[in-house]
Amino acid sequence: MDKNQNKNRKDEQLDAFRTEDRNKSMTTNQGLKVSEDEFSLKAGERGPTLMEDFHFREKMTHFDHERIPERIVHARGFAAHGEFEVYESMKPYTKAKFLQDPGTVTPVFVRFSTVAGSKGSGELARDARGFATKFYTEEGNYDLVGNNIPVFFIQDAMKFPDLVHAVKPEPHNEIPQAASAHDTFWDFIANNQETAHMIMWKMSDRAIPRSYRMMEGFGVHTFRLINEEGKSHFVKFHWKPKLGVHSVVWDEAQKINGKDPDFHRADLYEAIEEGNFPEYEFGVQIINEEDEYKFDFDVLDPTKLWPEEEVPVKIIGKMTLNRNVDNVFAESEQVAFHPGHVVPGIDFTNDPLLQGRLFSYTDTQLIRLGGPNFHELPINRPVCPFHNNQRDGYGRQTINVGQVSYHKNSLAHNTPNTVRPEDGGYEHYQEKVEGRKVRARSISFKDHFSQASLFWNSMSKAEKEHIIEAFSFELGKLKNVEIQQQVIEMFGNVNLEMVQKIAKNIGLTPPSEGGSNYTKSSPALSQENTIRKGDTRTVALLVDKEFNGKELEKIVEGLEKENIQAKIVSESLGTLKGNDNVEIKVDQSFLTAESVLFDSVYIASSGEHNSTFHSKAKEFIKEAFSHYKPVGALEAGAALLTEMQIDHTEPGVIVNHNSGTFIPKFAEAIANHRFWDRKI
Ligand code: HDE
Repeated sequence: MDKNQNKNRKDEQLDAFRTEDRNKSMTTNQGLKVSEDEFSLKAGERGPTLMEDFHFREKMTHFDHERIPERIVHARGFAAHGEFEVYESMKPYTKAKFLQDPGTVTPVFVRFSTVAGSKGSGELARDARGFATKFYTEEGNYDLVGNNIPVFFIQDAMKFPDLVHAVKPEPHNEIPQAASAHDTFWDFIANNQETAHMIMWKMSDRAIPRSYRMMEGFGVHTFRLINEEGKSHFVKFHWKPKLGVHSVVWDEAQKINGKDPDFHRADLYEAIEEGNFPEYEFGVQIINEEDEYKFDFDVLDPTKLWPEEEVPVKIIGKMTLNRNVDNVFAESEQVAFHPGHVVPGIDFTNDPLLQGRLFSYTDTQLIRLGGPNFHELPINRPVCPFHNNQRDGYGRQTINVGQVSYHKNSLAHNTPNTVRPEDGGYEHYQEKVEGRKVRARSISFKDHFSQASLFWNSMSKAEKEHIIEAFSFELGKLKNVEIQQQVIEMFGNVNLEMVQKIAKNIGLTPPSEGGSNYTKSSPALSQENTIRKGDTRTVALLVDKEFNGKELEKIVEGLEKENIQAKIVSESLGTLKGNDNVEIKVDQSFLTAESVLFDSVYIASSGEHNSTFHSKAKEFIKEAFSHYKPVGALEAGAALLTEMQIDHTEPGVIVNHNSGTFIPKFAEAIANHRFWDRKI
């Protein structure tokens, strides 16, 4: 795909920093042409290397310094460039320039991530996902540093280091990597019960997304929008994927981590390379200042969401990711997000979690990126000019010309000058604040369980089963029975039936009393009610020597028309010849293709005459079937399903004798994603 097709202002700025080394002569960093790059300079062919070998020293020193500290959280991430376009003017609510006029396009850079694991960890960990967006607006960078879960574990930033210490691998043996199924994490949970709501999300399918392209994003905190008149509204931000919200199942997630730990980044990278640009609509929930106290939760509490049925999400724009990075280190690793990067018209609230984040993000960039000039790195530069009296520091790139680097001054006519709010200068919202200095939590933050129950009440039957399984898995990994018991008691406050089942699974005596009286539910929280599209989904076509070539060609063509990606999988690579002499190229063999890496499977051959294919195909189909995936076959493949005792009338099993009518049915099944009503 031609990368230049999607150039925007940010890309043009990045051009100044891009370097192409291909077809160039090799030089040292000082520009000296290099005549030999394989052998160090020695005193004699078999002699010692000489100190004077500046080329060797430069090459090795640079290499020795190639790594920077990984992010303490969100280390494992992947990013892409794109654009954000406004559908509907937000003028009544905010003066932010990039949200004023429908059609305004703003370049963006988005980094997705897991939270707990190290930089090289598997991407299918049960975890929240980071969803951080940098808008390069004309008024400066605006960062919306969100997650794919709308609430957080804790209510006060003071506890963040404790939370992260608890979830990271345990310090005495550094086990387990990228997993919360261990004693310290659950010990923290049981002793910090504000975590209840977020844990419900983390035990749900939301924590194992099928793709970064199929998950929502949330700003989590309540922010403020400020309009021209200086009026403030409370706001929560949402990203809604056009492909809907979809997940894998836990068994699959664990297997993908082994088979392809890069599954999510590869999915995003390839979708963009193929022109299947991921799209997310941007939504806002708005609450009038006067209504601050009208809800059964505190709008400043980051462990609470605003049910969409009570406060509708207004869709106001769309983001399209249309360009992969050129260099992961330079862009995705060096990008520095900060919830405090705001533009006029967007402001903070007193959410104590947000307040603490406003400190942490600059601090972390200082250690990670080695000094105060990280804003000069190409990926972090705003597209508008920036001027102030900050000077020097490690790695300074700007050459500030002139004598003056202080304010106020006469020598430069008191420039750079400050700008009045009416002319675009940032002014903090003049919220009236009064109080005693206390280390305390507001009483209005005390209800830790109602919305955890709201989430549970809103789940479908299958989603509830998955939550019970996830709890049982996580708690089942604990060594300490007392922690297990404490967690069971804690979540008894969410739903009694749920903990009774979990307790049974992990061999504890189920509690007989407790439970919740909270009966509200919010259908928007269930993935059952999401958008269903077959677009860009994958299907493995299992083919052996005996197959109907024309029919297979028709299937591939039909699926491709639906933008479903078909891959031919067989016993070995090469070309296969059908019964009708049609030749077909094999994309992957059973050695590299796994059912967990596909959304669905189609069986083109009965495999009767080839025992290797027969057993491998059966394994493949069995696994896909047990993960509730669509299984399709025409006549030959149907025989194999019958042999495997897979009932052709099971949900999502599409068996047909006519390729014409088969395609739409199979495509619909693929769009449906999974069939939970199957007898497994
Ligand atoms: Fe972060 N978080 N966080 N966080 N966070 C970081 O900043 C922190 C929180 C989020 O792709 C760090 O640059 C504190 C909530 C994302 O580069 C660090 C608290 C939400 C990313 C940090 C929180 C997030 C980070 C580590 C509690 C969702 C990755 C590296 C008060 C709204 C950004 C870095 C990227 C990264 C601190 C809680 C989202 C240490 C103190 C809530 C998506 O500064």
